Amino acid sequence: MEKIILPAMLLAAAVAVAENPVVQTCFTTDPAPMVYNDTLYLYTGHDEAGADFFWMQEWRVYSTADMVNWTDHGSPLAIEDFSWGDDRAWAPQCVERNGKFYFYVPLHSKVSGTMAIGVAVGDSPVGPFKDALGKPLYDGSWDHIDPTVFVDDDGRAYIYWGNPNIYYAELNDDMISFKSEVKVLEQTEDSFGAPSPKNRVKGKKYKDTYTEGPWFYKRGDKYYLLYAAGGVPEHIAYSMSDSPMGPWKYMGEIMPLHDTGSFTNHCGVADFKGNSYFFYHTGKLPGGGGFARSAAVEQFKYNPDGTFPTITSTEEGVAPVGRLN
Ligand code: FUB
Repeated sequence: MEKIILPAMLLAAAVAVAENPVVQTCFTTDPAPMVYNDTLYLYTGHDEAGADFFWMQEWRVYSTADMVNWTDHGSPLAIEDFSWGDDRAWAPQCVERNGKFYFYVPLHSKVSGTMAIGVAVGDSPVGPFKDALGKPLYDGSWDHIDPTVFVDDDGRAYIYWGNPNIYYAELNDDMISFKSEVKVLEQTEDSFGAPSPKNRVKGKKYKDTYTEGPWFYKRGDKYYLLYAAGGVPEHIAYSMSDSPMGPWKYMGEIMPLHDTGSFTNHCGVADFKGNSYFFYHTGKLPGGGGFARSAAVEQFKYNPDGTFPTITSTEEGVAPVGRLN
């Protein structure tokens, strides 16, 4: 029988490639995508191998032009860049405004002894970044984690954060101070699946419960607030609104509980080169787990009415988009 020898390139193309987790050289948590100038940047935390809690020291940045080839930009921001912080480099988000890049992060504050929101600023999406204030943007409670910021079409910017309460405010144009009072959002069964934590009845089964990790953005004329829900283990759910500060309407689950190998989940969403992408994290990198999480991504299509389909994790991840130069 004639032996067919496949050229190596063809062979590689015939074998399914596991693109998830996105980064396979270290743990990368709490992924936050940002699209800027035809490139998708991914901001992450960094779980340390062998950790027994989220003792995290730095944030990392990766970029891609085609969703499968990633450039590692290292760690342009770390706990040591905040003189007032000492640990827990948790879920970040970076946004651009007028050519400046604002890197919002939660970290443990030496000032209050609890968690705080900090903001660093840089001239490029990959840094270097510098603490913009030399003090926390907002401090004083374990609630203060997971900031998410969105600059609206009219130039007004908003920030949400919190676990298990949701805090929100409008930011000034400088992006490093508040224009409005910081408020705690009153959660209801209608808006987030359950009342605010202080009003929840112990043992009562609610539709859902907001936990942490909000991701706030607008698409078309609808505002979205995605979040980790259900306590631990976490799934991802979302609410929608016609205006940036609510009222919100609970819309259901996006990523249900399934075997992700991690009891937390944390999402970020971006449209890039005509596709929609849902980032989250799993414990699926070899050696991974609840305190060793890694960013993963799935492509999805919004339903015609702007609602989300159900998304589950895959090993394959996403197909390339565009061509790598
Ligand atoms: O990564 C530390 C914390 O775990 C994040 O702030 C939460 O969203 C959860 O993913």
